[in-house]
Amino acid sequence: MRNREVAQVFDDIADLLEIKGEMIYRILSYRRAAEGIRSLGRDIREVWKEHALREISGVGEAIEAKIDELMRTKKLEFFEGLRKEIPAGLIDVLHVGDVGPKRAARFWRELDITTVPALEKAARGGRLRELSGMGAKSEARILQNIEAMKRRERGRISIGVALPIAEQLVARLKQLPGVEAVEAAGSLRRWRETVGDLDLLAASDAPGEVLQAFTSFPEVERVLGRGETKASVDLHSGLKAQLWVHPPARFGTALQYATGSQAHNVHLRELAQNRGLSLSEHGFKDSVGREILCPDEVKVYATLGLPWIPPELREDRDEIAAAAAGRLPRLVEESQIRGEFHAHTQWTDGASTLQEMAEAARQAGLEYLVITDHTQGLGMVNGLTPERLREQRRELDQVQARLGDSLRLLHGAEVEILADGSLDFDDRTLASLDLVAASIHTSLRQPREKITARLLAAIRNPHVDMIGHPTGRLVLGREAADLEVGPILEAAADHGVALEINAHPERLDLKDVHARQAWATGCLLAINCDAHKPEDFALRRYGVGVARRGWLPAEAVLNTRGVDQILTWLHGRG
Ligand code: DGT
Ligand code: CA
Ligand code: ZN
Repeated sequence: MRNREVAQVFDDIADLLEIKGEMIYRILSYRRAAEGIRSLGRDIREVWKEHALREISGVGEAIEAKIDELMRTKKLEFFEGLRKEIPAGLIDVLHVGDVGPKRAARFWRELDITTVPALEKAARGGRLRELSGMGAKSEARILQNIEAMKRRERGRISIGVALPIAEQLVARLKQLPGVEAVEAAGSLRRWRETVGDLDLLAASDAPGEVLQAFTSFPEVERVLGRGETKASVDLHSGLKAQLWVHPPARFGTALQYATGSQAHNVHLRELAQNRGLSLSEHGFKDSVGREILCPDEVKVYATLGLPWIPPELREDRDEIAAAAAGRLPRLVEESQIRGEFHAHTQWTDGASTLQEMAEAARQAGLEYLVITDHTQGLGMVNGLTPERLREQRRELDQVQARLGDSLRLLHGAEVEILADGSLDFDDRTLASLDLVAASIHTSLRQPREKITARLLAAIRNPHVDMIGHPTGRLVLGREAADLEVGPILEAAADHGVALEINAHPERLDLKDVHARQAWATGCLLAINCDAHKPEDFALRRYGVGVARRGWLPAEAVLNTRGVDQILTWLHGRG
């Protein structure tokens, strides 16, 4: 057994004793031993062989005997006995941040909680706050920590969680003295929908100080490793992060390398070799070992005879050939987005009033907003009947009158595509709407033929202008419906029906490759926030990330058009 494992046994013993309510001095003696073993500069197995265990700080006679037993038998009777007395799941419970042994013991005794799922359920049900010394705040913190724990187990984290965390770290790093540039590279910079870990990069000539500051950031839970130019940490949020510090003169190759993807990098290195160069994260070298340093990425690509390639394209999906041929697309940008086609209000499952949503859209800089609440078939969210839809229209007209020219409101609906492919409103009601978006929310697991036919029927319905989150997938939660994508894209192109890229980071549906295929097939796309509250308009950037990963230029994206063009488009569709 290694130092770390032996120390863990003593920490676990201390935890179990604490749950049992043992005397504090006994608990502390195990903790001190664990600490001594952890900070021991050499292999504990050798110390054991030399019979010198007692020289380790915190190790007395009793603990010496226990280490000896562990070394000989790889087990510890005493520890096994303790584990039998206490439900196994409690150890996990006490390792949830903000719980610890005292609270774990109380949750066990007072609420009969012995597992993390049970703890989560109790926290969600508001039962923890009923204990003395607990409140709504500590309950919420425990829930957050359980979320973080689950993310760690799952391995990959949604970009919607990772990006704000990365931005905070980048902002902190930028404030450090001697730091000239900071970027979050890796899959995050490429706007992949999930990230495995954060790859942060700083340009500085004083790596030691930057790394020292980084490893003491409050977001850092533990330092996994630290070298001269690189540190690796676990964050409280459940993410892992690494920071590389490179000299400013070499920042371009470093950033290019760390941005990846690996496949793109491999391909670039081949290009370099064809030119008699070798390419590494530190720079180029020619055949006689002379270095070419690149302070920025433009120079990296230029050295290979290429224009700079946007990170979103760097997946080795022909971007290098396109760059070489001067055929890179001019990718859509968030600043080009002028309107929103998908928003909910308190009329159904939105959190805000129509007025509030309109106000938020205006403040987000949009020129137009289409209100698209759910329809009657979606009973659980109080979907609109034709009658309530007409009432909503009256409210919308009033809000429009108050807004004047500052924002154009359009009346739409997110109409349910029923299980047989028909729509949830009669033709007259559909015809009364400015825009009809059709979506599938139920019976997503129909067999391939059936669900494909169902979506095709909706696309062919002359009232339908747009399809919401076309495949129904959830990024970390649910598989897409079993659809034949090709025929659906062809039908959408034929009928001029736009396809949504739902910007919510849980959905991102259509996904990048389908968005690219859709535009190549002749479909228009719409980047929609599916806003249920004012803050949701800020989710747009994730949808833009998908669109860019899908090689889309502004012309492919309906919301880059102004309101008059949109009205013309809708009019032309009848
Ligand atoms: P992730 O973290 O799984 O979401 O994906 P990435 O793309 O961030 O990959 P990661 O974190 O393993 O490595 C960061 C970047 O470092 C990666 O995008 C490209 C570069 N890289 C890593 N390993 C290699 C390698 O073996 N060869 C080359 N050329 N580049 C590599
Ligand atoms: Ca990464
Ligand atoms: Zn919606």
